[in-house]
Amino acid sequence: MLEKIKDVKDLKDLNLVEKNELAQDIRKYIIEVVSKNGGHLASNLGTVELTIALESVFDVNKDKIIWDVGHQTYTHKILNGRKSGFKSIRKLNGISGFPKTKESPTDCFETGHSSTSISVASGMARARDIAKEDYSVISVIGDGALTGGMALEALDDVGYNKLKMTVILNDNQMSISKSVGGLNMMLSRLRTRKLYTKSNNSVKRIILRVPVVGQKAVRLVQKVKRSIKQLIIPKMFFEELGYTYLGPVDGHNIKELENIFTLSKKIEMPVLIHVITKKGRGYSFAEENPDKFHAIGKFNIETGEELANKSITYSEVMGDTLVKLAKSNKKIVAITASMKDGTGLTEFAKKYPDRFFDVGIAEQHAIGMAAGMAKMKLIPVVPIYSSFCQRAFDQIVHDIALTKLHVIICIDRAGITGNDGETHQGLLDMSYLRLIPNICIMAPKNLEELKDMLRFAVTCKGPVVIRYPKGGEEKIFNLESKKHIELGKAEILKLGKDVSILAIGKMVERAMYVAKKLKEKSIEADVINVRFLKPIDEKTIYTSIKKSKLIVTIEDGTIINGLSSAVKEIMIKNNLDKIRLLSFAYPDEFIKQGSIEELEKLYGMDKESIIQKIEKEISKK
Ligand SMILES: Cc1ncc(C[n+]2csc(CCOP(=O)(O)OP(=O)(O)O)c2C)c(N)n1
Repeated sequence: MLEKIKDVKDLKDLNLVEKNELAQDIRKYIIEVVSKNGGHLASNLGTVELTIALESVFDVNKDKIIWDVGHQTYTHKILNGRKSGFKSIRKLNGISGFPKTKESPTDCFETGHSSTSISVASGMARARDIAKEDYSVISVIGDGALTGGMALEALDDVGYNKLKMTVILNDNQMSISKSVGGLNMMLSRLRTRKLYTKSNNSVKRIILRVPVVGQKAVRLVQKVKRSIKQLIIPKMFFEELGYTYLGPVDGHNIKELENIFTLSKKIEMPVLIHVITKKGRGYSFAEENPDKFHAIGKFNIETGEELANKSITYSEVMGDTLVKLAKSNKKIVAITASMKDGTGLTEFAKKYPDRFFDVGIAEQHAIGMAAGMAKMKLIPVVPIYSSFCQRAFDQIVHDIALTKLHVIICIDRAGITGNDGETHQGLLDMSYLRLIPNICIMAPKNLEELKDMLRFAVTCKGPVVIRYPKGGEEKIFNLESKKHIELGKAEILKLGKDVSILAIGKMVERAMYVAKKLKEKSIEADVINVRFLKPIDEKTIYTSIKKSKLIVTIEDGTIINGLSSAVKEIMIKNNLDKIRLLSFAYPDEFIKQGSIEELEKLYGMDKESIIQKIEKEISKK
């Protein structure tokens, strides 16, 4: 069936049996490709029928469908011009794993971070109304994404203002781990309420019996439907907010989905369609372990085993160290915004359930709550992915830094992260965090130093940030720490008269390698592990750079306002700005997808490119 489909328009010619067959073909194709390229498998297997039904009823070339997070759009991509391109998903220069407007006009908005779709859809619906145009606007949002503040803010606004648009709630009871929160509890009640299901069917029967001709009839349908439901289930949450609630509907039943979508088109007010799906549907390993298969690397289809050789990661080391520290220090608590496993907190959650808090996909709330806990003398540790921390910027400024509260923010997935592309690269954190007064920012050169930094962070007084990369360390050398961590002190790893190499975080190892290779060509270099981006060790850096012919900075972040900028400030302040400076950092642009190694090479951040550039610079007169 998949072979027959050239374009989404071909769906119109398929009967129900053929559509179900198509769904199975698409599933098989997704499993095959993701087993080779990695990707968000479980979420995509859960939305195959939903996408087929949605794109059968709505016109993707005219109507606007905004996929929240956008990690579940593989079926949409396959149906919309990227059937063969799908094989290159997540690869360098390949199809993105998220909606991309440049790939297709049917990807009508770019997503990657959670909980944005209702806001964006509401903007489009308002633009449509101002222009007096006629098309449908739909947000497809998961029960996990619905826990995000932005989604709730939008839900509130849209309902109150009676905007004509549809929210499709894809409820699989899972975020990455099990969904949490009061909304989720409310959804479970809706899901399981026998009474409601019964009333829902009778409502549907009544609606189907009423001849739907013109606005008047539609209003009548709404009135009948609302009055019946209100009688049976008073004060339904979504209805109270201003939505016509339709559902729950089986998200794997194409016919039922099409019926309910068709019905929703006729309603001139906000509609919320509650769709029940199974994450990982149709692939037993993913159905049984939807969290493991939420985002997976290459795997064996027959056994469900991941193929990558697992080396210990920074996230795991952070988690293990925190478990140890929390044993003797009862004030330590850990907070996650829906990323327990990814950030290495699985063991902490098991060992100290009373001191572990999963707040849902709610980074702003996580940081705000940490501030409250710190004020009451707890020591909150909040591991959070660099790119997702962006949305908690003001909470760090206003709730933590302003009053110098002792919160430890562990910025995980800092730096280049690879195949998820632009929305997931962690390149901005050093830049935006360095702006904030009162904050201490450090980055470990290896796993051992991460342990030391975390121990040190617990003893600090004010806000502390520790940033570390995706995966594990490079480990070319056995880089033991020469000195214990001391606030604002860099570590001198090697001395040499010609070049001063200043590196931070995972780039320190690379700096040592570069220095070794330069020595073979009789170029002697200092290597300084900067350790603290803020407060920066001005004295050590000044001593090193003032005697050098060339200064080199290497950082896994954007060129703007990171290490390179900090060193430039020291140079200017000390009248050393005549010395040449070579900065290795990512340019001021959104960095596309590819493996970490490919991207590092592409942007001249790999060892060989760094060596070549330094040699070239030195050879200049
Ligand atoms: C701001 C932000 N925080 C965290 C994430 C990581 N993340 C990606 S998908 C996901 C779970 C989404 O759950 P849900 O919306 O229910 O979709 P499902 O995968 O279950 O279909 C999370 C936490 C993100 N993309 N954006």
